[in-house]
Amino acid sequence: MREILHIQAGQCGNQIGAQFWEVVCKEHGIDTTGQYIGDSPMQLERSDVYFNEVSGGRYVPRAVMIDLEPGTMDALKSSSYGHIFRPDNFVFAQNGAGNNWAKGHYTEGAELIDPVLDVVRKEAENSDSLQGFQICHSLGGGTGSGMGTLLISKIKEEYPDRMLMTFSVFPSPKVSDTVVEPYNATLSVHQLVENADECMVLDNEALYDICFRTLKLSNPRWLTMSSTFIGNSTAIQEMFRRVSEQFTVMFRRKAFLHWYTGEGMDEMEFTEAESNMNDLVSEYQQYQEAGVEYEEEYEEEDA
Ligand SMILES: Nc1nc2c(ncn2[C@@H]2O[C@H](COP(=O)(O)OP(=O)(O)OP(=O)(O)O)[C@@H](O)[C@H]2O)c(=O)[nH]1
Ligand SMILES: [Mg+2]
Repeated sequence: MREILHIQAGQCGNQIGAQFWEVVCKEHGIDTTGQYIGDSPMQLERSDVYFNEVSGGRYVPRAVMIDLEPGTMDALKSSSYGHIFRPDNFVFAQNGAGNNWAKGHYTEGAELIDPVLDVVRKEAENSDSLQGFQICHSLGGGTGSGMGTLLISKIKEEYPDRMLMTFSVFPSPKVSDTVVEPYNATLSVHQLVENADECMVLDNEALYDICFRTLKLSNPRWLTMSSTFIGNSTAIQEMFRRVSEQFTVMFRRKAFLHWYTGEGMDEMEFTEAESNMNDLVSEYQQYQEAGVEYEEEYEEEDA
């Protein structure tokens, strides 16, 4: 068996995660109570990658749900597939991180990290041959972003030989008007580059444009945006560049920095995150240029 342990953190992570589980359950023929009601034995093949089979033939998602406020969890629990999850795997606090990465990573989130790791450890120990972890979160807020990346670093430390993959939603001012999102996203990228093996990037600006231009939805809702996906190429540097420019405009004036230093963060961490993001952009730029050169050479040889 090659189990995957799924973690969803913060509002966005939990909303995307809820969609994910609904689709996975339907693919495997599992109903809202965890019973198999499908019509083909193939549906149960490899069901152990994402589900634990418990007594009574029930299938329970190998999922851990986290938030620093109870609202998103309550919504998930009362949704149609809400009862399928293991109740002990909901770990939450009361106050939220208020779009502050420092609160998620260093203060509020750090206080909740041990109970989260206990649940993660329990699921990992319950597995036969865990292949790795997948984490759903946004990078623009405080919880999924700050606490999500704290959790990623702790998991990397405790399970260095397991794969760690993230589904990370990048912020766009077209979708959200919280000004500090570029700070939160840049501080997160700094962490992801260090600790994640693979990141599936979901860009809210691209999702919004797809919904608006292609699907002609004038006011895209989360649900439609969460079910829209994009591919990966060196064009991704445009997105990193966009976030990095938004970061620099604010950081140059030290705007809103006191929100972060007030939680004990050092300005140095911002400077490092900024240069790390710029390195990432240059790296993709290099690959892009290398690709063009190769094609030109190829054409010359051909001629
Ligand atoms: N695609 C998509 N983006 C979302 C969704 N929910 C929130 N976002 C984006 O996520 C960012 C805000 O992060 P949240 O996930 O709400 O924040 P959080 O992790 O709960 O952290 P705090 O509320 O600050 O404690 C913004 O960029 C939003 O546009 C969603 O369901 N789908
Ligand atoms: Mg929230």
